[in-house]
Amino acid sequence: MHSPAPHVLHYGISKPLIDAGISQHFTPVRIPNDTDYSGLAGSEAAAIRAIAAGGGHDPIDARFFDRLPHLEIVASFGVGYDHIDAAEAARRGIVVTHTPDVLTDDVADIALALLLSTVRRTGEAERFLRSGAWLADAFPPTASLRGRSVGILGLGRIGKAIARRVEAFGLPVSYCGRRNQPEVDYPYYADVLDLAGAVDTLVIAAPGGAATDGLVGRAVLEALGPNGIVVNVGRGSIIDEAALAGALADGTIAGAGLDVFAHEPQVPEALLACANAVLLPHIGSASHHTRDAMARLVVDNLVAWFAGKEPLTPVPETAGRRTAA
Ligand code: 8YV
Repeated sequence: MHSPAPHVLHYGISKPLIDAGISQHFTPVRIPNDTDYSGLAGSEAAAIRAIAAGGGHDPIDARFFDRLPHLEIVASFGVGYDHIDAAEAARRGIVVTHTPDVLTDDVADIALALLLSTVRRTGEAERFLRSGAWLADAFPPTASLRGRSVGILGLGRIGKAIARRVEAFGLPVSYCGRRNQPEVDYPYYADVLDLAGAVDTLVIAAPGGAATDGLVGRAVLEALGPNGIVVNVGRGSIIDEAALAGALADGTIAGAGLDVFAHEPQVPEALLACANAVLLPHIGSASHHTRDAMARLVVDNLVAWFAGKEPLTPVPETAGRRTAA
């Protein structure tokens, strides 16, 4: 007699490829989309050995872990995991995995799309054409990428992919992050305020969480100056959104291109009111190619774990954890 396939809770936004992978390899447990984990109890909760977190940013923390006494691994869809208490998971011997690398290029592409559309106003220009306004007049000239200097906040995998693209556009790159990376040629600034004072274009590709919360506020925006452009593909929490909306409205900076917001899918009215803001509904990784690769990596992490192997892409806090019994 062999034991049943491990019970895996598919939590958060359902992904067909994750559903299919879990059904193929494991015993799936699903809680309805409109409920949270508080309904999980008793033998069902006790059977769960893994969570496949299919996206969304609802917290996965100590209160959740308390309900699942036999939880071994949380496999999360997405590279950012600020909604998961990885330190608490590590304390309890629970592994957390995420989906780095597979989404790097698509997210970097969207950063450049935002940069171009903010500076050259391509969205507005397209709306101008569709409205018929071109028949009466030409669309007015815009600002340019030429002569710009780009600072990247967060020079991880995605930040580096953005830097390579910015270099290909012929613009100088500098950066700010948790640490100086001597192997990288770009100038390093330990403080984002100093970086903002040295550049006119700030591209944010840093992770969310306490260390970056509200890092880009009024002072940083003033340091960027009236030609300043801010692009954010990291986390909305990094920007003080009220300060940004104020700076866009009063000309403290020239424009912003945002793919992420502090309280998604809510976007502050004050930002919606800014014609000089290009606003996208968090689509950085949202191509079929990349989303499928992310979903496969969620399942592959679980398969590796329950085969007694190392998880493929653990987060640093839980790297080196034991493998499944
Ligand atoms: C995902 C992301 O859309 O990877 C990330 O950190 O923000 C996006 O790629 C998101 O995590 C899915 O909820």
